[in-house]
Amino acid sequence: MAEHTTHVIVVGDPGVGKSTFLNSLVGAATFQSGLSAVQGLTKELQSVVINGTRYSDTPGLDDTRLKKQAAAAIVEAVRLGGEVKLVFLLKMEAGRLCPKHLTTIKIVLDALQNAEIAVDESFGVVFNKLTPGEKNLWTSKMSTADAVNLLTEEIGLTNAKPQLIRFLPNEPALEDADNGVHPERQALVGFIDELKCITVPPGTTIEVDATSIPVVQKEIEARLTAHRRKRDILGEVLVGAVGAFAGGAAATGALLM
Ligand SMILES: Nc1nc2c(ncn2[C@@H]2O[C@H](COP(=O)(O)OP(=O)(O)O)[C@@H](O)[C@H]2O)c(=O)[nH]1
Ligand SMILES: [Mg+2]
Repeated sequence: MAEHTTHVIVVGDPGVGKSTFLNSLVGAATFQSGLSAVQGLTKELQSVVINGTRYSDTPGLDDTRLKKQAAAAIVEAVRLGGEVKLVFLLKMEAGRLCPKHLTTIKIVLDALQNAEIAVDESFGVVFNKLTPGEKNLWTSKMSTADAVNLLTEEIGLTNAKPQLIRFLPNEPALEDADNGVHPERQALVGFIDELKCITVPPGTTIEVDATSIPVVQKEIEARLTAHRRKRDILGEVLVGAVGAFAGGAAATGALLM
């Protein structure tokens, strides 16, 4: 039955590597990926079914004039429904969480929860194209549980938390590539296999209001600034601050690579 179809939905801003990620999952150049000077190559929803699994490539809600279109693409992907494996793909900025990316995560998860879809701990977050220093900061200098809690806290999520979080290094082989496939393809397939599903009845309509994006982003920016200021005042290194702000509660099932 259609509603039992596994449906991998990847959300993220242009250029973070969504299409490459999806091509790596399916093992073929199905989603157009590569360099784009002006805007992402994926302007609208691209959704395909391969071997009984649906894969949807959706733009992030970045601050360009395309955000209405991006919102519509995400709404459309959710409307297709299924046993949804939801993945947010994002980059870092000098090791820091970027408000623009966190805004997309918050808006999409809030919209699902507002539509009575239980998100719980059933989504994944993949940081892509990390520098060695960024990867080291987030994997060696803090525990997975702390990274998950910090992310959850800074996004401002309630009743939702990433199940899996991954930190992928920048892959020189993919630099400027067109329709490249990730050298760690099997690890990405394993990540998706392990990800729990969110049950979304086909026809579910979520409300993603493009005009709320700047408001949500301002809230997230304010929270990040306040946390950083607090850390500076305390004179703590990041690793110490993580425990203080995130409560240090254990996150089950989260993995690093
Ligand atoms: N250096 C590097 N480039 C990557 C990586 N992942 C994707 N890319 C490249 O980034 C560009 C944009 O990727 P694409 O998948 O089209 O991004 P999308 O806009 O999010 O779909 C392409 O040239 C990819 O080859 C990575 O891990 N490292
Ligand atoms: Mg793309």
